[in-house]
Amino acid sequence: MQVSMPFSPDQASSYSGQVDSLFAFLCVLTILFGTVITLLIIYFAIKYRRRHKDEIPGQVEGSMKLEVLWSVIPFLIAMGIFVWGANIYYTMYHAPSEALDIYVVAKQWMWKFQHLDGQREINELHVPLGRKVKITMTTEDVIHSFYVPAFRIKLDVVPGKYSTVWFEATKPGRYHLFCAEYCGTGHSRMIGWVEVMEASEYQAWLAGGAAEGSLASSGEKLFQQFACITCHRSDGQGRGPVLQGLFGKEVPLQNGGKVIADESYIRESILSPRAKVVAGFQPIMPTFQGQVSEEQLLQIVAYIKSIGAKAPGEAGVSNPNAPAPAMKPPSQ
Ligand code: HEC
Ligand SMILES: [Cu+2]
Repeated sequence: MQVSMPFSPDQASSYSGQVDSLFAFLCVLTILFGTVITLLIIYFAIKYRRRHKDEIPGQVEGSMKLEVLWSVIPFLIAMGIFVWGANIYYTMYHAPSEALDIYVVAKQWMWKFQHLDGQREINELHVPLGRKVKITMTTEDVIHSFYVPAFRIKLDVVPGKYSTVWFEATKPGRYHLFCAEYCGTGHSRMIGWVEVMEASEYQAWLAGGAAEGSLASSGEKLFQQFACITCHRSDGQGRGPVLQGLFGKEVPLQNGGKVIADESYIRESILSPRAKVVAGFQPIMPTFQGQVSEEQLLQIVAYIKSIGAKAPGEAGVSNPNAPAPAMKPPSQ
């Protein structure tokens, strides 16, 4: 069911209709109950008013039927709203695996975007029409909130962690991007645009930029620059684990636990290596806290992700400019 609410922004993402339907339902429900209750109050106030001074009202003993009715009906309505809302929430915050990755770093007071192909933009985000896009965000300073009303997306960006959300734009155009969390004096200037382009235009736009090479190749350079490569050798002879094929795998830990190697785990491994020590290794990895910026971290994550698809042992460093399979642009 797709409902369009009056006065609401454009519906430009695949789930904006669903969000609006739920919102419309909540509005109708509240108006309905609000009206019925108000009318009943007025009606009863008149009907049961005190007619003369020494009038004594009859006793009301209560009714089981009524009690059950006004408990069960609201319960069912509330559970219905919960299931409906949870369903939409679950869709929004579980990105499909085939989604195109875009990385975002927020700071006072701007939005910085990095595309897999290496394009970077500020306060302006270009996305292809009809393609699922996954946004991985973090912030350099305080909490911000990524808000695109036309997509019905609003997600807090919290320091020290990655927040992800996805969308599929369904209508070409330019849409407002806001910061929806008060973040200091320049908060009101922390705005921008999301530009939804036809797939072919988007390809042309991608081809126009990126002199620096892909995000993963920048990450690979950092991997050498920070000497990660001395411990993490792809031939398994280093002092640290082989990182080829790591992404998305389950990692056994020293303390007997297990963890899935996702973006957050890789980030944590670099900033607080002792937090989760890989089974069979010594905790000798130094922390890179303070040496590597959030943007660089995302590049390293993109690099480790790009070598994730290959089997362990296979070198992923032959040609830094050849895009690995995981970061191929859409084939239209
Ligand atoms: C002095 C050697 C050394 C250096 C330099 C080093 N690491 Fe490590 N790294 C290790 C060791 C040993 C482990 C396994 C123990 C642990 O988890 O702390 C590890 C673990 C990791 C893990 C988790 C691997 C897994 O299999 O779960 C990641 C990711 C990682 N390092 C990334 C990096 C990055 C990126 C750099 C450079 C910025 C780097 N490391 C620099 C030694 C090193
Ligand atoms: Cu902000």
